[in-house]
Amino acid sequence: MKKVITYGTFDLLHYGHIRLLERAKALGDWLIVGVTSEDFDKARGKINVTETLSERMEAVKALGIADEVIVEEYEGQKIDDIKRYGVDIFAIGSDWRGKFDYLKEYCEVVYLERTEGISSSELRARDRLRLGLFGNSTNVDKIERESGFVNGLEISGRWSDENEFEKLLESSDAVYLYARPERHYELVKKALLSGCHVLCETPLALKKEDCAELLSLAESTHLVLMEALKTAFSTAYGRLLLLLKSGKIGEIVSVDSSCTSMEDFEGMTPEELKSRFGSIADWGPTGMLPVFQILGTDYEEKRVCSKMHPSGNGLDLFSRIDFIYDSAVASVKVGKGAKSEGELVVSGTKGYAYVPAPWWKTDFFEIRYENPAENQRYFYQLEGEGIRNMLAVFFQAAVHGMRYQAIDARVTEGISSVIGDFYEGKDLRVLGGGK
Ligand code: C2G
Repeated sequence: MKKVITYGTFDLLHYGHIRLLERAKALGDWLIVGVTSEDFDKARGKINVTETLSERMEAVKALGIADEVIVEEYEGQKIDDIKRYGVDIFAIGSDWRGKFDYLKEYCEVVYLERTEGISSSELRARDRLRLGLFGNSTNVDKIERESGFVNGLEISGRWSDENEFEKLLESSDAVYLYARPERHYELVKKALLSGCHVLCETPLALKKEDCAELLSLAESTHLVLMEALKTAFSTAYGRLLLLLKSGKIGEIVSVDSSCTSMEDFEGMTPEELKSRFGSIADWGPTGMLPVFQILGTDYEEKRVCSKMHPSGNGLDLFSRIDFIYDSAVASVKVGKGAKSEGELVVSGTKGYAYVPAPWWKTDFFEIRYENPAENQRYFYQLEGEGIRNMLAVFFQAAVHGMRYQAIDARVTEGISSVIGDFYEGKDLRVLGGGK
């Protein structure tokens, strides 16, 4: 019996795929089809896949052309499969010509002509989302750049003047918002009320109640409202949370995160200083994200210690936020006028998780134990600091109604209320004088 194998994502199955599978089957007596897993696709840079692995596998099975459908999960698996299944022919579309010649050592390699005029990318791009960008910052530049990797996501323009916000809303289906935190609530509300999906920089608002109101407004208007906290969308960070929840380091006793980036405030005029973000506004949400996602938001005590800029305009050069829970503690260090090691350490009763600097855009972490021989290292692909993945998730949610909550409402509300309190001077101790 002649065995043939082929691989693909088979997203939004179309006649190009079907013709390929028919011709592959005709090359032998038994056809094995490898369907790529979500992780494997992400690792090879395919972030726009619309359907889940099981949907894609079901669609391939339903055609009745394949005799066996398997999952392709890792780089190099093709060699393993060819040996394991005793494959005679490896078949693939001509867009891959030459790329799989290395398999000739194990079996015959056949490139089949690709069908012109149809592709999954084109089908996906039929669903468009016009994203208007609001704000003036390198964050906006990054969003603009990364949006180019998401099929169907079009930038409708870039604005930074609030007087032109209406214009932005008129020409967009969705808005990315970068503004001072105190402006978020109003702008998000305006956008939702004009029927736009919103991707808003964090914090969403400065009060728990305002966050809750915005989230419920989004729900009742069937719009997507997402907090643009890119770290929450990084694969390594997401996997770390899952490992911790599964008890890998025992009971968690502390979460310590630190995020700093120096900004030169010297020589700035009071006006310029006013337009700058302090440490808590800039880094607080990222720093608090793992604390609230791991320990929850029901802390019993909170204290913020800040070193302020001498100008007296409330800009914190450095802050430490401490939380005390019933059975754990947490500490978040943020700095724009002070430097520290940007690492994340989660300590547990059996071991600890260590994420090296800069932990908020990492592709790696380690689980460490008393006996170093038991340590485990984990590596994941990180594209565009997590922003690419965040935009893909936002797009899927807005266009296909896919529900994927990377950050739950309580975390969003928790972050907002800590920052709101800081602005009001609540639970705040100013170090070395100053205001
Ligand atoms: N295909 C085709 N004609 C099209 C579109 C796709 O013949 N118009 C073929 C591709 O060449 C491939 C198969 O259909 O052989 C599946 O295509 P995709 O789902 O796009 O998967 P791809 O990224 O090509 O995955 O490691 C190799 C991958 O697993 C192949």
